Amino acid sequence: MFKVLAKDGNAKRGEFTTVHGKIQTPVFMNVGTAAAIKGAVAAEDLKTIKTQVELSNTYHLHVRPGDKVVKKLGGLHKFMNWDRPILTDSGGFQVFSLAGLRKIKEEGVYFNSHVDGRKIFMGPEESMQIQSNLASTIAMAFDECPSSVASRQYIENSVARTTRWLERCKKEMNRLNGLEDTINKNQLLFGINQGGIYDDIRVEQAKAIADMDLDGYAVGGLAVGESHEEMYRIIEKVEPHLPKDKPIYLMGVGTPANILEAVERGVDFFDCVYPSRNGRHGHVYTNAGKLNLFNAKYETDSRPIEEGCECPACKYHSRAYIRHLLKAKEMLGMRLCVLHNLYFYNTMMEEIRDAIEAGNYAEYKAKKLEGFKENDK
Ligand code: PRF
Ligand code: ZN
Repeated sequence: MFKVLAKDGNAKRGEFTTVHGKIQTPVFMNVGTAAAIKGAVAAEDLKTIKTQVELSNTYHLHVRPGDKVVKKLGGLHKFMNWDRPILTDSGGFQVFSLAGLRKIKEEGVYFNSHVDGRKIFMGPEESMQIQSNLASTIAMAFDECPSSVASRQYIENSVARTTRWLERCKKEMNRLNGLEDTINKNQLLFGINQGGIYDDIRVEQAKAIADMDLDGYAVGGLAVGESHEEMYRIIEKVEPHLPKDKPIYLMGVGTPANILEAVERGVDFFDCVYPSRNGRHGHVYTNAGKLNLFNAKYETDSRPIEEGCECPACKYHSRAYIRHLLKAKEMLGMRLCVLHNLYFYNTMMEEIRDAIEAGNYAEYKAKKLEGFKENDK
């Protein structure tokens, strides 16, 4: 259940209630693709860095260790020892971006595993069954995320199929939630809006899925090569047609600036690999923009990454020490950068929620964006 607690323009401060606890929105979900946040971050670390929701992938966990193995061990929450909400992405996006040769049919997608090349079939029913075995809090519908260079004709056909797949997902999820041996009988389902950069296709599909009474609505197929302006325009076009009492999730987005812009346009949920991926490469976020700790100027810099930051990296260590760890390829270097970056994102979301409640979101956003410019020039 989603409760809007406050609004500031189109920006919403909300609370999403699940069987694994309440999610305060806007929220940034921390990506742990294969049931682990890359960079040697354990579930117990996530509580220290203010993570509310962990995100894992159906495709990866199906291929290895196998969703049946995870089910035997009591589901993803027990497996990784994380008791707060988990969202699983459906596999659709990963099949299209990772798997080798693939064939898309009405029934689903035939593809080869990126681990051992074996043939796998995944359709809406299989995706729901896998996500039910994983027992995540929120399951995502099985969709196709078409390439940003796909033709209008291709997108039209693909979106129509994604909508038909959504109906099958809903039916299968209802069936699975009613089975005796299902671990999470309250598993929630979010539908996904697609349509490339075509406003009319997007709006038509948004209207069609808005009536399906899903637990939340994602905007997919963005941040795949289009400009930021196109992405913001699509959100503005689609948002008015999605149910007002359900959260909106912008999939795979993005930079801190992208998030600030999207919140202003009504988005409630986000996820992105940037903070963990950049952290592993020594790129760290601050209120004055992104720093590259490999830069020679940090060799003798005894300051923390960000003055006043309460994360486990900044509380105890200097830029110089973390730079040394990165250069020496010590795993701790990556780990500290990832912890800092996720803490930075999670803290920014907290500030966003406070600003919406205080009714000064526009002012907060402008100030934040101005600060980022210092190092991102
Ligand atoms: N669909 C799914 N997962 C996704 C996307 C999508 O379109 C995106 C697009 N940015 C990221 N993750 N299922
Ligand atoms: Zn920090």
